[in-house]
Amino acid sequence: MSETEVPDPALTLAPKPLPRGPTEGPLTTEELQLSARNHSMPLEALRYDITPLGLHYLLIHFDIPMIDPAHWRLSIGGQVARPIELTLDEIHARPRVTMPVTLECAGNGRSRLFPRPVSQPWVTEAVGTGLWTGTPLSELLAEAGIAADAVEIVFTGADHGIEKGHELDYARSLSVVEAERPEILLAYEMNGQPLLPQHGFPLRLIVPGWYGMASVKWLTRIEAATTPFKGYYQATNYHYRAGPDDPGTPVQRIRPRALLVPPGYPDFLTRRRTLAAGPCRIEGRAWSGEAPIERVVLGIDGGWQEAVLEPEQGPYAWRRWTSVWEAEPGEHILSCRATDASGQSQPLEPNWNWIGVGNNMVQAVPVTVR
Ligand SMILES: Nc1nc2c(c(=O)[nH]1)N[C@H]1C(S)=C(S)[C@@H](COP(=O)(O)O)O[C@H]1N2
Ligand SMILES: [Mo]
Repeated sequence: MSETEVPDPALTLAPKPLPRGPTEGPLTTEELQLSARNHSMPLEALRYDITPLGLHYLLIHFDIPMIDPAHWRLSIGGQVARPIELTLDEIHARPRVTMPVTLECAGNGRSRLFPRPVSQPWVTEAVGTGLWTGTPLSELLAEAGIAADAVEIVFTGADHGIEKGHELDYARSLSVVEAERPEILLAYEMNGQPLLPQHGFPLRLIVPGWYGMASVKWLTRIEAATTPFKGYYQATNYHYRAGPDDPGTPVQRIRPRALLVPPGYPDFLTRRRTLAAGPCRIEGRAWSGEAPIERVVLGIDGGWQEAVLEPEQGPYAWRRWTSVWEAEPGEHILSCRATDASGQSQPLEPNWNWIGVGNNMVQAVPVTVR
């Protein structure tokens, strides 16, 4: 630049080149933009059995499609004996099932990894439990008659965009065996109301027990296929990979996790907690998509005490737990750790991988007791 040239303020605000792969650097403009679009669930909302509308986390890769329900159709085709096309009214008239299901984003915990994969920078609260109403997918698949040589069912949403140079509609598949599981819903209501636009209006898939990416929103097409689906969000993204050249293994079911409601009251900027000394009832929720929750322990400065589990709300929803902590004046770190019936416990160290998925390391909440 010569001395007479005036710098363009727009240019000084322009984002710097993005790091290629995980970074040790400060948060980027792009991560800030994503975290403003896709919010997590405030931890105090762990108090509710069913997360109130608006407090459930959101993950939207592209734009929220605006869909006119009068013109929208769901098609079921590909390798089937009888292709089906349904209006929203026809779907509402089918058998109706309501169940609580905890959804969690596979990227939850990503920003607690070091170096940090650059994507949606979740901390620990990309989770929520909806009361979902819809019609079972398995009955519709049976009516369509899946071909004997079909291996997968592909679900496509109405949203479209580009990720890492791949231009695509958001789409995911399930093996025919998984897709025929009776708990999988084509959901049109959340907490007794029509789906909000951001949660997939007018119809979405709910795959209980799986990380959120499987529950395709704004569903338009269901297709049976005789070869494994190679779409970006199936074959490339959502894999546990050690590095850029490792094909890795697919991300599927939710790993166990417990979270606690931070006690006391927060400092606005740092969120650091303050509370009074004495007995303090700590409460939280625990869930796993692999097997039922069997045990939760409350961590206090590295020691552990048994928490009391309340009755289950259902096989696919989080479970409330409580534990009384005798809070003594000073600085403390609270945490909690879930174990499920398959014997899996949360790790104390980060579960590092190339794209930062499935990091279920234990939560750490610093508190000051007065
Ligand atoms: N069509 C479509 N479906 C989608 C997504 C998307 O971007 N487009 N995001 C997925 C991911 S990664 C998650 S975690 C969940 C989030 O669902 P929610 O926003 O209703 O909480 O939706 C899944 N379904
Ligand atoms: Mo996600």
